Amino acid sequence: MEKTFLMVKPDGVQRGLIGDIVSRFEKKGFQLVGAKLMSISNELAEEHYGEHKERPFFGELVDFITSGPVFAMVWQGENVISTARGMMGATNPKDAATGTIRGDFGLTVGKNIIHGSDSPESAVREIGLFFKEEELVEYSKLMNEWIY
Ligand code: DAT
Ligand code: MG
Repeated sequence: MEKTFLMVKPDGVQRGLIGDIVSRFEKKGFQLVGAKLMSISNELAEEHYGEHKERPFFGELVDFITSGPVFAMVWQGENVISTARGMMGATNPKDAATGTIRGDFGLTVGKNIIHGSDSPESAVREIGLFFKEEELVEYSKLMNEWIY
């Protein structure tokens, strides 16, 4: 089953949005297989956002993501990578549709509440960066019979 890496960023944690965000993915029918509240080191932040190294906002991005705890998660389900991206909304909350996480909760691109892997390759890479294999839990959920 497809897996993705999702993370409530420091602004979402501080604003008390963890529960609402987790709830949206649960209600959609996805299955949580890993989660932890953690701090991100500068090293991990630079690695995670490596693709943006040359962008003018890179320093700001690293400072922001290391500015407080994040809630890192791995979710599983059919098409979870692209469906979760859709549920997050556009990168800039001003362009994100109402009903999406960024559309409902955010105002500015620098504090856009949630991260989600954008492809199967980045999902594998990011899950590996944030979670050890033994931190992911394989279990069957009875609810799945009513979803699939
Ligand atoms: P996404 O998080 O939707 O995958 P991205 O990978 O292009 O977006 O960028 C990573 C993060 O960098 C994004 O969530 C917020 C920040 N960011 C992107 N574009 C920005 C910009 N023009 N100014 C400031 N921060 C930006
Ligand atoms: Mg991205």
